[in-house]
Amino acid sequence: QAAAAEVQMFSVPSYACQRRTTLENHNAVLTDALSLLAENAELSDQEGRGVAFRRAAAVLKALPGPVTGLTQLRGLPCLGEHSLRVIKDILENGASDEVESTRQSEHFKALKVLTGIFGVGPKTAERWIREGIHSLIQLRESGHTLNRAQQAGLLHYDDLNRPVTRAEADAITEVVVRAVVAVAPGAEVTLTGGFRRGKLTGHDVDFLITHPEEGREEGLMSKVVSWLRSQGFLLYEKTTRNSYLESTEGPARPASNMDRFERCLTIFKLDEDQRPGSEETKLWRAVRVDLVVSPISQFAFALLGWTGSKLFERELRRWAGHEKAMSLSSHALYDNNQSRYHRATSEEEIFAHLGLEFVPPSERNA
Ligand code: 8DG
Ligand code: MN
Ligand code: MN
Repeated sequence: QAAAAEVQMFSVPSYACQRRTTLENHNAVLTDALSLLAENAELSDQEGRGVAFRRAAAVLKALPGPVTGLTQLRGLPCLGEHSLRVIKDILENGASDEVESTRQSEHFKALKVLTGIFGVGPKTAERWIREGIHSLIQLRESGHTLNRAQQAGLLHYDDLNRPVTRAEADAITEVVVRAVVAVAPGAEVTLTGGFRRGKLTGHDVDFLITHPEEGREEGLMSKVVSWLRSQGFLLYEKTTRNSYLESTEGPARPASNMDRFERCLTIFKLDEDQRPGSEETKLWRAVRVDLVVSPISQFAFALLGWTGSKLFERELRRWAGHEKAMSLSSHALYDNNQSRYHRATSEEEIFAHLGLEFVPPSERNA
């Protein structure tokens, strides 16, 4: 009984946006396993299952210490039967058969390799796998016509699958600032995404660009991109109107401003210092960079929306909808009860409108 009393019980709130999740993870073995199952579900068109595993992993990431026994998890939110079974297997046997067989499966490995190509999503990868294509060599030999993004993705495959370091992100920040200063003095550049949350590496580098005078951000993206192109910094670029999550018409999407809110997916050519004694002759590497331009009136929403993590964002919107009858996007916050938009000039104000304690970027690593 004395021993039982010493078992540390955990307690966390239900929504990831109510929790503080730093990069310090005391349960990495468990969360890696659940994340792998989440990834497999997402790659297999099972979004619901994917979210369930992501939520379970996020709960474990938020715990103040390592889980040693299932009893500690009693009463915790988001831990379904399936996730608990995986956790139990790992605690008792050191591994989960389901996780290990997924990891080893030819299908999962092929999905990983093919979706590792920039421009290739799960649907395309699945179609190719059904034709017997499991590797880059088989894809090259298949004679499939690839679109421009996929061609660039294949060409720079190794670089784009090598993590971007903080130092590389800083070097790219300098270039983006130079571009923005050159074409629009007064405009401002903010590093977003994982690096804003304090991550030491990332799969890309994300930037948000705005101008303190409303309207002066119009046309900014094409000027910035032209400058970067003319200076030889771009290996690939595609500018689109922002369509993610905002693709459905709704109150959280102020239609009048949509054309001002642009994103550009790029591949940068970044000069690299040659390692002493290295045989390598390539003096640069390719890096994925996302550029987003937002009008200053929407900046706080864009900043919150582009800082992530993806699960944290999803949970913020779920909280807004289910608990507050509001709809949150990276453009605006609409209050369905009051039938009006809430203004905000900082992330702090958005959390306050949502009735949430402010969570700084470094604690949004859910
Ligand atoms: P990583 O690159 O280090 O792997 O992690 P990350 O920086 O957290 O992931 P990310 O894939 O670069 O995404 C950063 C944030 O941007 C994330 O919260 C989701 C958000 N985001 C997209 N695409 C879009 C979009 O089209 N619109 C909006 N509003 N947000 C988006 O990734
Ligand atoms: Mn990123
Ligand atoms: Mn990104």
